[in-house]
Amino acid sequence: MAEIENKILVTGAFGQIGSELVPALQQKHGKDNVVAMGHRNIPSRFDGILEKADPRNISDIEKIIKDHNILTIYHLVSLLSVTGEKDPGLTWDINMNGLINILDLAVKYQNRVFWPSSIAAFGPTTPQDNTAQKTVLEPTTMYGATKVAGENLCRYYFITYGLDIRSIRYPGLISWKAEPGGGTTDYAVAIFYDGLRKGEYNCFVRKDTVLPMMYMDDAIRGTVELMDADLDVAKRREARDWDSYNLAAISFQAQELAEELKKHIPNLKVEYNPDHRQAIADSWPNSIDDSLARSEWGWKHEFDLPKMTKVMVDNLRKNSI
Ligand code: AKB
Repeated sequence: MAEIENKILVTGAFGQIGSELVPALQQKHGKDNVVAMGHRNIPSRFDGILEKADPRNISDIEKIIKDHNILTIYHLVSLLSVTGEKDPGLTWDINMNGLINILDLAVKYQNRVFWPSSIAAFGPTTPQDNTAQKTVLEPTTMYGATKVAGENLCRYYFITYGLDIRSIRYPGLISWKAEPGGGTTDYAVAIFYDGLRKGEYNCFVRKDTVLPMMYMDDAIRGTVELMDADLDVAKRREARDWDSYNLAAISFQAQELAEELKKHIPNLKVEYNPDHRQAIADSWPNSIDDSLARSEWGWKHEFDLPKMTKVMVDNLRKNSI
């Protein structure tokens, strides 16, 4: 019997994660099987199936699922922590109403779903070192509030409707393909751009700020591996339990990243002038315990600080940013 094609819809296809996940999925499943959905900022040179829609509009999404016979949905649309504080109402609207539409449609059309959570689900009352999978979730940003609420919604749909929904709590993601935009951990991306363009960087967090981070290639591989994993979903459902997986790779102080970067840009000057984003950084963990992801589906990161820094610099130089 011919295998049913895994037709995939990616919302937020041109955001930080989507712009790297879409090409990876196109390569794995073929361009004809991946529908990239964007709302704004759609690159003119995108090569693939494109749909323009807003996830808050359920009838548009339903039409896309039906038209393309979608089996799997990666629902990536989200405003991040810094942008989220500029308009909390809009952040709730986009992050939550988009998600609930996707979940309802996924129940109706029996889709599998991936949805990203974040270290932003943690807050100042969470133990900050080697933060456990199951722990206190009392975030102080609207973005974090939507991540906790989103995790609870996903658990509800998993237990109540049997939806196969999988999720990762991403740390700060570092990539050379998309310029930083709207996140607190984005200092660790901006330092590369400014360092290479101007030879200097004005860092918006203190030099001793430690946050969990990950190179984007690891994040994309982890995401695809989680969706491919043969998880014991039935056992979890029986236990009425569901987790967005903690995922860890590297944790470093801002000044450690600057020192590593100076090996490639010896004259780099970095100043530290913490602003309102420091409070957000301080509310998040220093490091994450991801043993559940490691034991349940074999998660393993590949990029450490020196390897990530070298790949970032080499690629940004090659693309003469
Ligand atoms: C942000 O800084 O807002 C994001 C995140 C940690 O989810 N990168």
